Amino acid sequence: MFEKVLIANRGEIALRINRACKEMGIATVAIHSTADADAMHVRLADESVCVGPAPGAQSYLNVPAILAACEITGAEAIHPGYGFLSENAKFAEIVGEHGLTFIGPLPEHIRMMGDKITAKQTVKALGIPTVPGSDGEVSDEAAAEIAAGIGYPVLIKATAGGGGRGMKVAKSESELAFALSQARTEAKAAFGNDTVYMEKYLGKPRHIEIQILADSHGKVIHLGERDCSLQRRHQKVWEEAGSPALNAAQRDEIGDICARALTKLGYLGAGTIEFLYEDGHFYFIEMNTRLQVEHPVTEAITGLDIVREQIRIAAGGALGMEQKDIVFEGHAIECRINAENAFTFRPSPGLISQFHPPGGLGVRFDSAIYSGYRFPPYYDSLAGKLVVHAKNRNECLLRLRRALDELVVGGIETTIPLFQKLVREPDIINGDYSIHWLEKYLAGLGPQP
Ligand code: MV4
Repeated sequence: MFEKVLIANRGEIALRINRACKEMGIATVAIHSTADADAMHVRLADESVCVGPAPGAQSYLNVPAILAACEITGAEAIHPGYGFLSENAKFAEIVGEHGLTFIGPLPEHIRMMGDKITAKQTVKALGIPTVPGSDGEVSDEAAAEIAAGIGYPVLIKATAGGGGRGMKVAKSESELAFALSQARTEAKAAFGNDTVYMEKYLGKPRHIEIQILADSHGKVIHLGERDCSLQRRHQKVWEEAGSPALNAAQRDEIGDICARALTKLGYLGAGTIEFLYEDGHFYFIEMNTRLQVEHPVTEAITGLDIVREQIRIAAGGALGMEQKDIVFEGHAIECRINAENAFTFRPSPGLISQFHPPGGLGVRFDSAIYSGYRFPPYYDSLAGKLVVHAKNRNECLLRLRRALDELVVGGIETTIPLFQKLVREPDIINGDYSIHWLEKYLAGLGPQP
């Protein structure tokens, strides 16, 4: 096992990784920007190294400084967390070339899943169901014939995309040329690549993703699904495990398909296969080759420590459990508490004057904030993740209401008031929502006082 790990991240996920390391007897190195000198992730790690000024591009993405921090401290492995360098294939490669271990998938798999056309063709060949569409890149000349074959409405997507950028719907052939050129322009501006592909547009799907763990001994297991349909502008707001839309047989079926596919691929580490789910069918959209923000809901219902497994796998260890050992118990919900206005989502950095985390049975609050902390304006606005677990979904909702009432974050605006409303909404209580529910709901609320 590693003796020392460098955590190439900040905020709540740096604390999460630090906790797993400490419990495994591994020493930790934090990196931080000049703006984060007082951050909790720096205080909790054994050592810390300043890697640059406040902007992420000059600190948490500063590869030479991060490699130098490993050399100075003697860290043998790097955990990238999520965001920043976590899905940068070149970084994973460079880490290996420096005799260090990247705690994550192989560079070739990160690269493969970063290109959406390659990802889709690869997983399709491995037996994962995909959205009907163009088999690969679409040229302007071939587009109309392909669309006619798929049937309208169709969706144009950027191969370098993700997060919804460069995505355009065409409801009929008359809209196709404009959708194509808009998608290409957006993709070129955002990713420097205007390659696009085409899919059947699904009107009212849910977003359901499968968590996978794969070791270097050929063992691959799935940890069931998370329903992440409640999103705003492609930012997840509320996630649950299991999905209100799935039963145990459906979970086992799609989970086994994913685990078998990644076995054939020779995948390593933690990964998430994202699907749209509509009318009882799963359609692959993307694969994430990183630890995800919402991993704690899976931990809650499986009792597993996903970060610990990532570290064990990276050190060459074998998964300690078989698929049959994975038992799903109860229901879990995560609310992302952001430092933003609850209804306009305008960022609200500043001094946190009061902080009281919720507690009690089945309540977990992953956060790096503290009373007197100045929440910085430079990074994402996630201030904490409230994760609630109970023996069924109804009790989970009751516990979530109770935990939200206990949570106090003063001095800045947060998204807590939004969740106070959501836990009382009939559609939410009934689990009756698609990927469009939240934006429609927010639009229906109108301007807020
Ligand atoms: C789709 C879709 C409908 N049909 N693909 C959005 C980002 C991304 N990674 C995939 N996305 C979508 N792909 C087809 N064929 C609708 C979306 C989508 C979406 C997906 C998941 C969660 C929220 C979403 C919000 C709007 C659109």
